[in-house]
Amino acid sequence: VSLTLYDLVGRDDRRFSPTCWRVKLALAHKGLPFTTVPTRFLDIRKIGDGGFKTMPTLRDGERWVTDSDAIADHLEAAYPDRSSLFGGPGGRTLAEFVRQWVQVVLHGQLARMVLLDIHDHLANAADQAYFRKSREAQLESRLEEVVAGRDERVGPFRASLEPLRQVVRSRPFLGGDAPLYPDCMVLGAFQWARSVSPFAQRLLAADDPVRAYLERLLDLHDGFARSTPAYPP
Ligand SMILES: N[C@@H](CCC(=O)N[C@@H](CS)C(=O)NCC(=O)O)C(=O)O
Repeated sequence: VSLTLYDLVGRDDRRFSPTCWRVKLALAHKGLPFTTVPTRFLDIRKIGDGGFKTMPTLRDGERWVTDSDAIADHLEAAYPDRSSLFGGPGGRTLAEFVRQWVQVVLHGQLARMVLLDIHDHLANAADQAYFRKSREAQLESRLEEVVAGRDERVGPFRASLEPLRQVVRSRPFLGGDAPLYPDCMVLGAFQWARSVSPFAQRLLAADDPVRAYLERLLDLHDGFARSTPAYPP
């Protein structure tokens, strides 16, 4: 097995991409050894034949797979003897529901709290300029305006986590006693904030069961996700 993951990187080796995190967690879940190639935004086009547009991208031997969920499907198909990421076809469909929920509810709200912190932690001025231009065009707003008033959005953010909270207050993981790919997606979203934003500390109340759940995920695989540069340092 020779697995290489191209992983977005900021300064001080900060690995902030939520979609890269879900794949790293999926690889760890399967117990597959892998190396990462820290990649800046402006270096994405230099990977492989130059046709890749987003991270994560995985090289598995001679095969290239891009897109986090395509990578998860590839890993499940190519390494069926390892721990399952989905727990069967029904689980694969439920994972799609969780993917949509993570995208809309978690990424949608977290972006409006941490986007400027991501910018500030990028590797160099060129990456920052690219990030600002592309995101401001997408959002039709200055990064500073995107995150303005973020304090007022913490309450609604916490409230929106109630479905997740109800599930993980009485069982360790979305997968039950052991995690599955949906847990990787949720932690990936929070790693986005944790890797670049001092505001990450403010996202959840100290006694929130979601916080305890995230701590359990950070503990997995000998503290694999916890060991990355983060806030608090
Ligand atoms: N659907 C893709 C989305 C990945 C994605 O959007 N990655 C972002 C960073 S988290 C990226 O690489 N963007 C490149 C760019 O903006 O130039 C996946 O899940 O892999």
